Amino acid sequence: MTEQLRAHVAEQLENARARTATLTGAVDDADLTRQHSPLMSPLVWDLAHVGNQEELWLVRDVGGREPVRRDIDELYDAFKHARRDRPALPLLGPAEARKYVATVRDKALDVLDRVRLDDGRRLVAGGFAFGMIVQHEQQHAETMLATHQLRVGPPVLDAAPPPRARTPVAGEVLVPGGPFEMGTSTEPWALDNERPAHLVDVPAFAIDAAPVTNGQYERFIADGGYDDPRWWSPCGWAHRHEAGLVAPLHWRRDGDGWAHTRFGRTVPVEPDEPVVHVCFFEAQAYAAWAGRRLPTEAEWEKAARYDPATGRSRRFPWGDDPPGPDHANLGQRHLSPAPVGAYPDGASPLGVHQLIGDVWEWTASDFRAYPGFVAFPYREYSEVFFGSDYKVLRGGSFGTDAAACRGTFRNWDYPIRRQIFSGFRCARDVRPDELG
Ligand code: AVJ
Ligand code: FE
Repeated sequence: MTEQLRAHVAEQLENARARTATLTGAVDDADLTRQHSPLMSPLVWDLAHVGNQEELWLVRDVGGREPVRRDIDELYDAFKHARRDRPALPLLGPAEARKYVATVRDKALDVLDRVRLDDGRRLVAGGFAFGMIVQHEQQHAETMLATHQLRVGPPVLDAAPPPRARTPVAGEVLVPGGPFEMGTSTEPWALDNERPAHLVDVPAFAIDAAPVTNGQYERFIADGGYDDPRWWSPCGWAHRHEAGLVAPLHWRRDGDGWAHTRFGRTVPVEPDEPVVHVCFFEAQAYAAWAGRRLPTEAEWEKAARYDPATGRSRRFPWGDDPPGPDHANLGQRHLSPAPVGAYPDGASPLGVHQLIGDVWEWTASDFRAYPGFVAFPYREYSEVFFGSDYKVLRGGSFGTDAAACRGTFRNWDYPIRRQIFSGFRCARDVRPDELG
């Protein structure tokens, strides 16, 4: 097992680096060091930050090696400087940053050759650190993709269009009430906030069979949804006015309809694609307008993982196999969500589609610790974010790599954020007699 695992980790590290190289190699040095939005770091900060985390965890901590550049730790500590302040820092330039991450990678691969990753059954702490660093680099690749989406200028990224719809998907799915296992104690690369597995009793509910589409969302706009306080929470209504929200981020009027910019290209808004770049408050308002609500995090995970035939929780909606190209729109293979019905092979046993990939889905839940949570390996990954400031998003987007996505994976952000690839689906309570 150990040698196979070593090869797997090396391949995953290489995949992550190839993605980083594409996202940082597609633009010139001026674009790499520029700030494209106060919400985002300059791309060159993400690049060296990825290397610095790899140095801290793999080279110094697991490998016990001497620091490569102790002098830059402070610059690339995400807690020391807010994103908006990062362009003013004396950051490594593009060439220096590339050299730095390459030096760190050589040393990390040398450490990988020499350390024990598992005890024959389970990962040991050093083995887990490699998976954590793979996921960290892939998470920053998604962040860098969001930066590209905010960048103004001629398009530099290319990808095949997403697959077309292959099956009709409409309406909602009833999920029976009862306990299910939420979270995991066995998924080897699951991060601390996904642990431990625990039973949660979820009453029966109904959930949309697919994410809310642009076409559905346009009806909310056309019906005056942005101007009707009935649909918005008090915080949401205040934010809607303060920020001047009238449509999803990147949308503009185009005749009678809408167009949006995608990675530098202006294209029509496709009615059957999941809506993306909406904040939690917009999702919540749409749901209220539709006479529904957002699912809780437990409901989302039950819809995604619960197998009514066995009572077991699966790793993914389609089963325990890792995501393949027919299961889900992940990994920046396509640079947009796919139309609803494009991934019938990825549906859950109850017939819920596109839970994984396409768009992150806002849930109604605050980001909180599961019972029995233990911070690992550092409090700053999850624990410092627990509380009522952040809402949980689930399922990953077209920008998320499979290495950083599973049925248990939890993402979180402020309810006003919409530069991320965020959409949603709705849910509702059901009466006992509806289940028959
Ligand atoms: C899990 C996406 C909220 O980007 O803030 C990256 C991931 N943590 N570096 C983030 C993360 C440290 C994190 N999210
Ligand atoms: Fe980070």
